[in-house]
Amino acid sequence: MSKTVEANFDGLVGPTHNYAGLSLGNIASTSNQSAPSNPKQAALQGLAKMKALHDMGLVQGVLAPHERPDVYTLRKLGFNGSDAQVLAQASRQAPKILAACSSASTMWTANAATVSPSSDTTSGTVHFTPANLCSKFHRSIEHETTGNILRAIFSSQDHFTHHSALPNTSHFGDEGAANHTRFCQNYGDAGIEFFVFGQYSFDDSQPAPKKFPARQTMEASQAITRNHQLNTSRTVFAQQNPEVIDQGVFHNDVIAVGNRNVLFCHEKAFLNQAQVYNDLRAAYSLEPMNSHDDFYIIEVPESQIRVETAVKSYLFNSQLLSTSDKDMTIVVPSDCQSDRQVAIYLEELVAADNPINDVKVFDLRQSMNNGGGPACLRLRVVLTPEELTATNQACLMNDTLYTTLCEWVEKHYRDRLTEADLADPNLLVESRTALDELTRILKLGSVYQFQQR
Ligand code: SUG
Repeated sequence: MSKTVEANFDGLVGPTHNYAGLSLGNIASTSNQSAPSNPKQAALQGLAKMKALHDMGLVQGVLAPHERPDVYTLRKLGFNGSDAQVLAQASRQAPKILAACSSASTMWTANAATVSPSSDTTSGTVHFTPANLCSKFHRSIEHETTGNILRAIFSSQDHFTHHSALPNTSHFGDEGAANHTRFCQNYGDAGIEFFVFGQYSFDDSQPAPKKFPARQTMEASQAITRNHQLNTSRTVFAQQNPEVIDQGVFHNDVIAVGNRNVLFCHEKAFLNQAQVYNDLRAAYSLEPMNSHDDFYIIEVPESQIRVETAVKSYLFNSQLLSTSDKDMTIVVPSDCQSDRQVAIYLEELVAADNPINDVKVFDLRQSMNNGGGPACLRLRVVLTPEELTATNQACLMNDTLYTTLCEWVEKHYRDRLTEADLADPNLLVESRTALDELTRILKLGSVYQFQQR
């Protein structure tokens, strides 16, 4: 690659993928509670998307799942004895806690971290902050291993700077890149970093949702901009519309997506939406090569697609992928095709005068049942050619890695899992065996606790 590129690092679905109804405010998660899952199919659906993006000529990476059930957390919570005894006690006394400690939620890597490309940071290095995800217990136990995995992939200190997660309290609730977008003309330019938050945590007088939690705080987003050494004039903040959080828009990436010079969003995405657009246009045109007119805001009105339909179809949880300097493809879940209105809208979108001129559809039903669409499954990392060379090459998708990972899934994953299975000590053994092999495939070293004993 001779140019700076945007790489997508997708989360490989872990062997314990299940539906436990753990995420209040995420309607798919609560409505599919206790349905049986198919971890094998989930992992293969995710891999098919990764392979397709690689085949489109894009740089596609793989982020490893975490060790689950997390017996270390269960031990901290007072369950003891052998690993099998810990699982048995937790399942008897607190099955919901066992389910939380068994979630394969690390697959949604849009929440793994916030990433700022080197062209935006004073240090000239790429900055990573794993998200503390403290709004949901099952996700709050992710950030340490996420940090280990990111360090194992982006290890060069000359190119990459890794931060710890923010303090693990609701005041600094941070959900990573799901609430972070970047605008630029070319990926290598100094970009506009756009931070969207759900509420203020030190000012009760500000608007906030009433029914469902706001998972990202303004104070967390601001702390990230300081740690990542971002230029304040190229940073824009916006508050999510609290009304839509209460309708199931638990992250900004459920109602808006951006890429380069395009913001695609619903008309109800933000508070003071007109001001947000002005701020973005003003910041975008600071770059001498950019002009106001190059910045496309594609706003979808409620009269055309209702928020409820957007949440159900995940139209905005799409990936906007640059296929050339001018053209973009929108990657949507198959649910967008099954909804007639959304399918018609997509036809109009690609025919209209804007950079989006193709649609690619993926069946991600296993992940979608837990509220995870195409955009949830990927972490974007903009890399210069030197940074890409310094990245762990074993984690980059190619034909061989795809075949190896599909065989690995076929060998180690079950095709049916219910909550009752989470107490099965064999599931833990199977999971560890699979991950141990995976760390060798992806050349990660010992990133898991069971490998460090
Ligand atoms: O954090 N679901 C995830 C979905 C994350 C989607 N990510 C983005 N929109 N970027 C969540 O709510 C459900 C797990 C369960 O219920 O079993 C869950 O964690």
